[in-house]
Amino acid sequence: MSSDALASLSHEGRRFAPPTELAEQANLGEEAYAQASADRESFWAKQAERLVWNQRWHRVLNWDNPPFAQWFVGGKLNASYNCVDRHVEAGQGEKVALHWVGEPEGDTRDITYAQLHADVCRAANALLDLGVTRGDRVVIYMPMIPEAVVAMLACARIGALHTVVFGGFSSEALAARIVDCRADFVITADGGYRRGTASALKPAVDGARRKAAEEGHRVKKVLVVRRTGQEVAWDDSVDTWWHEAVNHVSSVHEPEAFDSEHPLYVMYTSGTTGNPKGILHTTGGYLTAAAYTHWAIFDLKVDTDVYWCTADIGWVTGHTYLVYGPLANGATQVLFEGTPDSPEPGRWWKIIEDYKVSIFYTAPTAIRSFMKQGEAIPAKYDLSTLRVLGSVGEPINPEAYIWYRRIIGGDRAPVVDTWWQTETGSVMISPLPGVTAGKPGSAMIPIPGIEADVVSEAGESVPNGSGGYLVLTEPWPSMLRTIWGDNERFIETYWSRFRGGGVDPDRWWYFAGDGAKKDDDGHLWVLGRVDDVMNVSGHRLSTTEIESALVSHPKVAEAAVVGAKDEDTGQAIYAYVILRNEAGDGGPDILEELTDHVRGEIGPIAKPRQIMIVPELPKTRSGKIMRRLLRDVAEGSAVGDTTTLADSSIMDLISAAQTASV
Ligand code: 6R9
Repeated sequence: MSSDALASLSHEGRRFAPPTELAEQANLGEEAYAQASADRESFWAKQAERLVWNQRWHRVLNWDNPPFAQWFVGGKLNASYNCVDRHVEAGQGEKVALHWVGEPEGDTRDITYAQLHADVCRAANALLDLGVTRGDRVVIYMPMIPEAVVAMLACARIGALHTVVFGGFSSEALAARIVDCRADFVITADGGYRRGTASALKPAVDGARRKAAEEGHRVKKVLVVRRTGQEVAWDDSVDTWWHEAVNHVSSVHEPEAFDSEHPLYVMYTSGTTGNPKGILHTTGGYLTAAAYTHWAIFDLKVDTDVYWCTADIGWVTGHTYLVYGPLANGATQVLFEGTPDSPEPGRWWKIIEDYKVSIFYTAPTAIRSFMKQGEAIPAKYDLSTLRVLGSVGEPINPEAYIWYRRIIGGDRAPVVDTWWQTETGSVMISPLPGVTAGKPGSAMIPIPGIEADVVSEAGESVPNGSGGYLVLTEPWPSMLRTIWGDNERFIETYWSRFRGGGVDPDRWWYFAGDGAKKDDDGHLWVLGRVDDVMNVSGHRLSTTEIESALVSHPKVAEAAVVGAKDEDTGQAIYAYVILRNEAGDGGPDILEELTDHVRGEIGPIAKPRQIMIVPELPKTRSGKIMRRLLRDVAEGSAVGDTTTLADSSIMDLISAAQTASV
């Protein structure tokens, strides 16, 4: 969103007060803000009591060696026990944990907490049999089936770290992640269903295994769930069927208590360089924040609510708000394998009607695509059970917010616009549904327990009415602990930007990479990334990552990628490519060839909207590509200031190339 658009947005005058009934019975009231800021550590210690600890911590926070934090020091617990066993022990075994809805219509399963418990125990025993031990990394590359959740919890149960890789990523991207975290084990499926057809997953794992081996890393075992029944290549020395492995073992497994700081998982996300970063989350603090935020922000009433988060488990939202938060809280939720509009455009609304979903959490990009289809489709379904609506992944524009609230929420259910990141582990800035009078488009203020600010280039808090950089000014329990294997990069990426400064030489502020604005009331409006990270349909992609993919094609000499504003997907990818001399004009299929290449290197989500072959790229005298100018061209707006270009005639050539290719 441009800052002009934002300036007009933040004058958005509409406000929506919480419904009285919700406000009167809200889980968290207004007073929580003051309590948390008066004594943040006690506040968080109280939240940690939501969990069962085998040994209580002796110190809430150790921040003696910033930015390396330890939360609930000395505490011991098991995340899987907290998500499953304890609910069964509390007499909730017959309660449904997952209403699983498969993509083929009618392919559904209700899984109770007792069944989930037995499944997780079996899977834990099967992993132990395969040779997985605590501290090992297990890559999970699966469709949205219950076994994916079971696999994650089984890893957590035995102290192995899971690294879930989104099923839409290519074999190359999968290999890069396997190699980076040196994963010896992979859990996958033969395939999954998408829009009525079975698509394969196992071949990508086979390819990734070969590629990893070329780089000197050997995957020892691959566990394969049979989902579609399609033919798969099989290597007896490595591959094992999931059903065989879990049928041969006991459904009894005693969970071991791990240190609060024991690593729970690594989740890869795009940064400003070509290599994705492995974000490390640990156990006690992460699970505390997952449970607390899921309870507070969605006002979870655990005995009556049916919750549904539409995120894929391949993203952090799927980790915190599909697996760890809801299950730690003992909630009943929907897990859906398919896409929103298959086999018919009302599929999601049908699921809400069928399961009487009361809390719904999705992304603005989905809401915008429903808006396009019109009001008539959701109007056919009974959505009256919905009482809280969540949004995540990118800024929600006021029109989408209003539509979501009015058409899906019956002008009754509040919208909570939740700002957070893979790195923050849980929601940081959001309205509270029973407290906040929400403004369409604003994430409002940090939740109780979190401290954030918007600061200037020089690191000074900006006054209301001004914009700047979004920072988190105090440590929080679910903060990333480091980048896997790279403490230096961790410090450099997140903590060096606003380190010290004139204000306080000892301060450690986390810089999130987003720009934001405080409106006249001090409410926050997140503007989007200020770095080279793009947000396409709520998915993070780095320009450099796609540039590297393009440059790895033999015909490409140089590439520059920008994210340009797009009505549907938030941003869309535009690539400018210079071909090598020997490639001539690249041949008639060059654009398709390059598109397929990017798809192969990263995955379909990274496919550029448009690729332009250009003779030169706009560069400064020091050789830095001026992406800002390329963005202007892609957005069709007037090209900005070109005075710092080494050769200013280049922009004319590029604009001409763009016009020719449209
Ligand atoms: C949870 C998740 C993080 C980036 C973040 C920001 C954008 C997420 C947002 C939002 C505005 C919101 N973002 N939620 N921007 N309003 N409510 O999406 O994690 O994939 O790591 O992306 O997404 O730019 O920095 P992740």
